[in-house]
Amino acid sequence: MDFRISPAEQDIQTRARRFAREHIAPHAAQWEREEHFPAETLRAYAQEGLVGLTVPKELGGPGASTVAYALSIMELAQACSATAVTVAVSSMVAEVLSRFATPEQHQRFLSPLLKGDFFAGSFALSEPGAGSDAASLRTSMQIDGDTGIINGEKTWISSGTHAGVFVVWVRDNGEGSRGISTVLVSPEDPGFSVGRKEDKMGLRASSTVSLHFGDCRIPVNERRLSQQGGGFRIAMTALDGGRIGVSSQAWGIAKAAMTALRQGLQEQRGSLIGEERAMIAQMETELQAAYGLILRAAWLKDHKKPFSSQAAMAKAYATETANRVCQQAVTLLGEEGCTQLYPIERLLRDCKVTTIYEGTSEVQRIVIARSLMRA
Ligand code: COS
Repeated sequence: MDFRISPAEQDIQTRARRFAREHIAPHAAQWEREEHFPAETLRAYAQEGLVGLTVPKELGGPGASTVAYALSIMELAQACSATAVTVAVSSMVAEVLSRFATPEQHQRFLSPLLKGDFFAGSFALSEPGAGSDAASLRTSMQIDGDTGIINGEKTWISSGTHAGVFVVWVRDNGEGSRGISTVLVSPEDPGFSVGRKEDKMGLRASSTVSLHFGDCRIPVNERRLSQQGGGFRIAMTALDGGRIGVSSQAWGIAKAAMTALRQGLQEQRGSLIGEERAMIAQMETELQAAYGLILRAAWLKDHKKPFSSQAAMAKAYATETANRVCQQAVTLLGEEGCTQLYPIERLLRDCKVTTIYEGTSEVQRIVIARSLMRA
């Protein structure tokens, strides 16, 4: 592996950093207090050509590498982790569309997502009874001529209040993982509605909702993304890439905590006692190890090599490291660390869910162990 970041990747990193520092970081605390979904800022970020970074140029995307994408999410997450997850999910949706959609679907759904005409895209897989065991999902689709009729409920859907396109997994071909198809749903489709907004411990400037499909009718031939029964593979493939995004988000949160910790310690007392030195050294070492795992997974994906297991390692390690780093940063700052004097209490609340969504740490370990046993 070449550890150098290319000039093109550096350029993306610099642009994301500049945007994040100028337009996002100054507002992050207020957005979270007011649970404000920063729609117009997300539009401006897309207009900079930074959403859907890995979508090839011939499809209207920036054609950047996954490494560049990971670096950009790290920058965003240092400024506002809620914005980072919204962009990461939209970018995952954009990549799914770029890989599996038809030219007509590109025009209708991908192009507006890349240009910021849609504020976001949503990935609708999880259900009240189907989280880690995604293959047990129950949302159904019946076919009536050219119409697909969807019934069911999705839960924990990021950006559902603002998305212009929903990638939805439905059961239309019997039981098990081979009974699942992927379709595209527009918020205007009859029978589609957005339900309860979750009242979350963190990431409060992102929207997380349930979706209801009550005889939701879609023109099925125009909206199929997979062959009948071919949807589960699309979900797994997308999540492999998505996990690089979540790892990068967690890394950015931890990096922001380290930055705030250093400033806080300098303001408080200027020096560390022995045990504190050991703690901070270990935190930084783990952060750098996580960085290596994330970029390695991204590099493998860019080089079209198997990366599922590496992405799972990066996700489990980076998200758990971020939680440890934020916890310990609060500990090192003492009671002040628990107040809004520093952003670390927010970062601690924001990072918990990164060990859960897009596959819990336990799921990542299943993926890693299965890959090991196959080797
Ligand atoms: N890429 C492509 N295809 C994959 C794949 C991957 N990474 N992983 C599995 N598949 C395919 C398998 O090859 C298999 O295909 P065939 O039916 O053609 O044989 C099919 O998918 C089923 O695979 P498997 O039997 O391994 O599926 P499981 O139901 O055992 O899945 C886990 C197990 C836990 C890995 C899966 O359910 C999972 O990732 N769950 C977490 C879901 C998640 O992240 N949810 C969060 C949603 S967003 S917040």
